[in-house]
Amino acid sequence: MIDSVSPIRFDWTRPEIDALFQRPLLDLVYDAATVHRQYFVAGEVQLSTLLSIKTGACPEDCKYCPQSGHYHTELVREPLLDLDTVEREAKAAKALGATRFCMGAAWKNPPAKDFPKVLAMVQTVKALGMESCMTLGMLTSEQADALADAGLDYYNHNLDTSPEFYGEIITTRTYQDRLETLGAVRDAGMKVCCGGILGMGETVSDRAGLIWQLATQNPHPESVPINLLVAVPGTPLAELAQIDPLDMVRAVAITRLTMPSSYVRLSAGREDMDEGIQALCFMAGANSIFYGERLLTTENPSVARDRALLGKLGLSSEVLTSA
Ligand code: SAM
Ligand code: DTB
Ligand code: SF4
Repeated sequence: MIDSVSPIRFDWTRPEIDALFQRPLLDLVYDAATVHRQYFVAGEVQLSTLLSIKTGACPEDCKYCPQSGHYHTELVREPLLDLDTVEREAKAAKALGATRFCMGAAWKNPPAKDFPKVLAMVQTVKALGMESCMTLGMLTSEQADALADAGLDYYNHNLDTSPEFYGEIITTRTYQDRLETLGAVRDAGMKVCCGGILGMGETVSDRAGLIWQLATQNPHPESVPINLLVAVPGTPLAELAQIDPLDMVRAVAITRLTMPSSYVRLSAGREDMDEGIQALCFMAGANSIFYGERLLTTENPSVARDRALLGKLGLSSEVLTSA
């Protein structure tokens, strides 16, 4: 039971997180909903639109990813987009009500020759009065500082899963590499967007391990995307059985309970979640979604469908007071 405002804690123990995973689901949802209302306007959902600015041929071997050059998917590779295209897409996203524009590139790390173009993209999005986010792979501290100087608000870099399970999914980049990039982002003064993926064959203990890693960071990531695996033909995880969608609700609730003041984003995989499950996720404290018919390379619900869903649930989209 939660009587007063629940504190923000960074000292979560692993057994405490494991114990949360054993609680009755609706008790978790109730407590997470209570915490959500202590830190946010509960009826508001933040809308982020994604754009893949460089697609495919990635040297990393992330087993979930259609953009890895190691696997044969139907993906069409594309070099870095030009600035005009990025500006046009960002304007369109803004016109549809998105407040954050997130640009993703299939890189191990940003190549020096492309980096000035990336900085210009940040400046262009900022000039539109939107929040900006990028996910470009690993960063040096110099690159993180340059992105911060260009005005980048958020950097997305996911831990994806527990340290124990990680090696089953990715071999070309270590967990420690990821923590170092997150450290560089933090030191540069940007907000951190960091989360993971469910449905990759992980155990409940691995889900607890991921949330424990996130919830013991001080400060917490300001934005925590919880993705459901989008199983893409040609990737090694393509044939995995789908998880129980209620497991998403549980993970969202525990994310909200352990990181009360962070945005919790119901991220990839909403095409495979019915409206009831999404409603439960919002109840359990999810307060952000990817908005627009494409994620990076795969499908997302249409704007019309999401507007209808938000309307049915009586949710409104967050409006920026400043960017
Ligand atoms: N290449 C950069 C990197 O990985 O650091 C940035 C882009 S990468 C596509 C961003 C994140 O998208 C990954 O860390 C992963 O969590 C998520 N992602 C990629 N493919 C996915 C899939 N098929 N299903 C769910 N999430 C996925
Ligand atoms: C995140 O956690 N999920 C987004 C974003 N951060 C970059 C990406 C989801 C990608 C899903 C597969 C695709 O569309 O390629
Ligand atoms: Fe490359 Fe990112 Fe996909 Fe991994 S998740 S293969 S790093 S684009």
